[in-house]
Amino acid sequence: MRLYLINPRNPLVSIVKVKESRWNRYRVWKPLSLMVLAGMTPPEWEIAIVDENFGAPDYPSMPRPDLVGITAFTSQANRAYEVAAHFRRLGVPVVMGGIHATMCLDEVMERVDSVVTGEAEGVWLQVLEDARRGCLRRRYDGGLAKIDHVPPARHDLLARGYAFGAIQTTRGCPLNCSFCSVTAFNGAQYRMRSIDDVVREFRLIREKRVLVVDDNLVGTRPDHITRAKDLFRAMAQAKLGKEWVAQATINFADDEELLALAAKAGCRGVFIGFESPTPEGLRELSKKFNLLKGRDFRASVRRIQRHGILVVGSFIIGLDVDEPGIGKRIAEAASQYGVDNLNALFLTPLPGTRLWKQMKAEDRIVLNTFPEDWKYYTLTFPVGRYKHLSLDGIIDEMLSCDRTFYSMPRILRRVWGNLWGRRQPQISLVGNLSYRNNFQLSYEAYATFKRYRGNRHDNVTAS
Ligand code: B12
Ligand code: SF4
Repeated sequence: MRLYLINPRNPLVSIVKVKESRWNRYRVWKPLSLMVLAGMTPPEWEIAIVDENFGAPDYPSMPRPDLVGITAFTSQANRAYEVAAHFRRLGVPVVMGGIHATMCLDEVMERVDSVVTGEAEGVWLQVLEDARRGCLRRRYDGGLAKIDHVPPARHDLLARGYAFGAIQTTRGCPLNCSFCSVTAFNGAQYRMRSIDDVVREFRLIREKRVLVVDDNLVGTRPDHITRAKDLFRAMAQAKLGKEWVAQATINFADDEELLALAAKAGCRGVFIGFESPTPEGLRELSKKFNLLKGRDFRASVRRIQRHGILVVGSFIIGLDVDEPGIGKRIAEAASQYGVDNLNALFLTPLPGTRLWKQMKAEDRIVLNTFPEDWKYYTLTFPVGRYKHLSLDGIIDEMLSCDRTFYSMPRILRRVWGNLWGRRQPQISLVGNLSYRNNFQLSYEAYATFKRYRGNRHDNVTAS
């Protein structure tokens, strides 16, 4: 039995375009979901993972599979449907799962043979067995899986050439920020894999550099922090020799021992959501952790950096409290906090989030012809109507934010700081130039987007 597991092309970037920009290599990440599914698949299945971001596959020349499994974030949904249609025309059954299939079940049901909602660990064997017997059900719901003991992901199946390997050590986040799908999809309970399993799986990863995909690396409660420390100790003891980056909330900075252990275990960078430079903005997004009284962001960032760990700060533009000037304000705040890189994104109503419900109720989702419009749900385009910012206005804010933060003098100042503090100046330089290059490419993308959105008869003035 032959199984293809497919990660559809992502409209943001693909390694196929590496010739256009060599920085793209650092923007293509392994589709861990498919590697996890492969890890649970019995040996009688011959598996190929096809990552369309890594190279354009020639499906007609490939042997006919018995089953196709497709994953998709919302922004990949259109391409996922094209791929599904191709295989269904050949009579091959197609099953789709992942965040988009879960949040947009009806839309996906119309376009594939079977849908897996939620996490797949509890249902995947049943799906394969039903596919083998030719009696796939229309829907399987995996809900929230028990992940304390799961088989390791198949790290051997993808081609060489990715800059980073990938692994997951926990799932779920109790914080439930309004714009984020994680709590809706993976639940509020913080679930942790066994430390032995994680260490064993790390050893299977070929790449020296690894992305730990956890949404919240160290969790929120004291017992989560204790477990994170135990994990880092075990990783250091195992001498894995990996360098890894992860996502964390700002409380990561609050425990010196935790930071020291993380660095010893190979942590070289964290991606932290600051989201808004104002308390009103944080309240609007329900970003509770960042609101704790007395939090000094600059001191927190410095504490992390002192352990040789780079900090990428993420911010959102387009909140109801955001007024003209917000782009520059974010760039100044990020510089003041001292982050090594800034990743600013447009407020985007992702299906299944509280923000989606709110903006839909207020009729503020402008790109709402689905599935076509999903391709713009990459957080890099303003798909909604924003309270104090017109379409041109919000794009100008984004450009002003990036122009300010990624001006050459500021980049050089930051990299000099990294050099001085012996904090991976090379990675910092590559990261900064990569962001600078990508924001310069975005002028053309915005022009195309404005034409597209204009054709939607959008009233481009602020409401
Ligand atoms: C790692 C990650 C990335 C990485 C790598 C992506 C990749 N190649 O896989 C990077 C940094 C590149 C990235 C980019 C983006 N991301 Co991201 N990312 C994640 C993150 C943190 C983890 C994903 C992961 O690997 N999980 C581990 C695996 C094992 O879990 P899983 O994917 O859920 O898979 C399980 C089930 O869903 C199911 N399943 C999944 N696929 C399939 C397929 C079949 C056939 C079956 C049966 C089951 C199944 O089975 C798996 C095992 O249970 C998630 C948050 C999250 N917790 O999911 C956000 C998340 C997926 N990202 C999100 C977003 C918005 C983006 C960006 C648009 C944002 C941006 N501009 O940076 C881009 C878009 C990229 C694109 N492809 O278009 C949103 C997506 C929401 C949505 N509705 O689409 C999420 C949910 C975070 C959030 N804040 O809401 N991301
Ligand atoms: S943004 Fe981060 S902290 Fe907030 S719910 Fe999502 S994963 Fe949790």
